[in-house]
Amino acid sequence: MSAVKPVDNKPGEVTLFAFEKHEGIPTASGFCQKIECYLRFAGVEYAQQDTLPFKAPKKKLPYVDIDGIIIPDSQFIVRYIKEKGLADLDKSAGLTRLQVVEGVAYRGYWEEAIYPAIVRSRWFDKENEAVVAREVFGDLPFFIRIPLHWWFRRSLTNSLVAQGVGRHSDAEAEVILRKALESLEIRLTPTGTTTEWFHKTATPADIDAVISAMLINICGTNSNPFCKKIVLQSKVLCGYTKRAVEGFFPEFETLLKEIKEAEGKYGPVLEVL
Ligand SMILES: N[C@@H](CCC(=O)N[C@@H](CS)C(=O)NCC(=O)O)C(=O)O
Repeated sequence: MSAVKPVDNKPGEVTLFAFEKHEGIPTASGFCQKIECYLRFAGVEYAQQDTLPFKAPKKKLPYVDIDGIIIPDSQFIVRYIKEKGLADLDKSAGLTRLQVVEGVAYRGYWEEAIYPAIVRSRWFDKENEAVVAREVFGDLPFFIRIPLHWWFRRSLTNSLVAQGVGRHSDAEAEVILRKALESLEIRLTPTGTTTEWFHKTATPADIDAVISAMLINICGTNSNPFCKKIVLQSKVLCGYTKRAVEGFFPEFETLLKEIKEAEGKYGPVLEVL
């Protein structure tokens, strides 16, 4: 499938190839975060190896190595994890066929329409771009930082224009983002007072790995203040994010602190069990 060499894994071991993470802070990549959410929600152990997209088989991250097989693209990674019998969140959560296909549709909307709009808000706004560049490349020596920043900017700008969202105005992109977050808030509003997973199941399903990753990704950076403010002001969205972080990523201390600060400012989030 690819020219990337497998690592020396033991049977069943998963190596996740992803962007470098800074201690206690989520990755800057929503798709790398999605795979971490999937693996942690499912209780599958993994090791991370830092890399960059141009070394990846499809020139995008993440990709994984499972038993010497290299799988790029988060959709196919999840599929392979299921095929290998390592985990199946939808199955464990006991989803009906209708719930499974609703999850598929929601995943497509968030991954193909909304995530690009989030990335656009980071890279098409001068102030936000300075923040994201500092967060992602800040530790690197300037002779690596400058060309890497240039390469990322060019690659992302070209792909966002090709995708379509790069052709909208800032105001139009904000309409798209606000609508997505408001709709998600309605979809995640529980019947009671307790935060619930997307399908109101006892355990998270596939779509929860996607939605948790997107919300963690939005809140884990200061480079998309428009979206982050909407999430932190929403008891439902903030409660859902808190549940995923407290339960599965307790090392994201700064994010948890920001959620608690938001609770102090905007009122407590929904009860997290
Ligand atoms: N469809 C892919 C998308 C992965 C993706 O867009 N990865 C981004 C990081 S979040 C990337 O590597 N971008 C580098 C580039 O576009 O040059 C998946 O589901 O894994």
